[in-house]
Amino acid sequence: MVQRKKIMGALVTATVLMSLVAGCGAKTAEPTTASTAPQATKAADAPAKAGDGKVVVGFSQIGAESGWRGAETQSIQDTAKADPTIDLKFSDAQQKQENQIKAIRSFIAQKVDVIAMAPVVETGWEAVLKEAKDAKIPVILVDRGVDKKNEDLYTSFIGSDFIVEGQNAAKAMAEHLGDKGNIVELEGTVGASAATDRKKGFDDEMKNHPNIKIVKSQSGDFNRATGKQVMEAILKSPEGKDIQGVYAHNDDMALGAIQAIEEAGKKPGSDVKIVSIDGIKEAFEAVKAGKLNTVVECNPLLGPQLFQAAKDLKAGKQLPKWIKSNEDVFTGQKAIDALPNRKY
Ligand code: GZL
Repeated sequence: MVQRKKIMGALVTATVLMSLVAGCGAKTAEPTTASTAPQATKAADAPAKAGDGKVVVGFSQIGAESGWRGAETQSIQDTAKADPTIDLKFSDAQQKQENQIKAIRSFIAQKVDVIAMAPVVETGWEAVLKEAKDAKIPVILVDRGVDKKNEDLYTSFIGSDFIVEGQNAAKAMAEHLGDKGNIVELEGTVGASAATDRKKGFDDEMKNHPNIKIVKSQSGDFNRATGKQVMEAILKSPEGKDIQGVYAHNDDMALGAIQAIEEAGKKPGSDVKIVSIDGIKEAFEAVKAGKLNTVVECNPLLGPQLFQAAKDLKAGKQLPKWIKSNEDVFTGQKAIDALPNRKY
């Protein structure tokens, strides 16, 4: 009889131990994709693992519209993977604001420690940011901002000064044009803070260069194919007959425009000077090839700063309202010299 009791006791202990191990194993950060089927979203709404000491961060990414965006996603995922104290729940919105809002609601339902997001546009966030505030979950904005009137609904913005980037682009363009000529502006996604402020900074600086005219300004939505299509159409239009420069809000649109200019029988980088923003490797290679003139850097490697900020918040520390990226401007030989060390 005693023997049977001992065997039963051992079996019960083993069963309990097995369930604990399985529970721990389940703690790996399963990426949620809020834009997946509802049942997946329901599963993703399960509360985040409480009490395991990890910092649970829900990140709503815009999508994959540019090389820069891909580099940012890589930085965030690699940093989380390398840090055992971080549990990242990643959602790709495929460029749709409604998917970002769904993802944020899912993170709130999961009771994550911190919500982070790259808002595709500046407006339309008030309701969901209020829900996060009511749920006492801090929000960190990454690489793009929201309407100033919602400033009290997020804790910190990690990203660049787009107005300065626009100003630097304008100074470089004026230099390349000898302070006179007609230019085309390829704008980023309509309503995105990066596009609005890069345009503002550029236009502000251009007030100091009255002999440079922006003859056409149109959105290429921050992606290469659209940038090329827009540039092709402009080159065929009356305004496109006499263009000396192109200012692109990001490298992907600049690289699309370069293709369009070459197909129109002109030499990008000499007949038409090109200035763009981001600093992806392909843009540096285009400078080396003499097809692009100045790259204004915008740092996408924000993973380390994001997760340090999340840990600081969980530890009860205060964050600055704006954690600003340090960036440089690369023209000619300086870009060529920097190329071997570029990380994205
Ligand atoms: C800038 C970021 C912009 C990049 C583009 O912080 O929001 O979005 O400049 C990207 O390449 O699409």
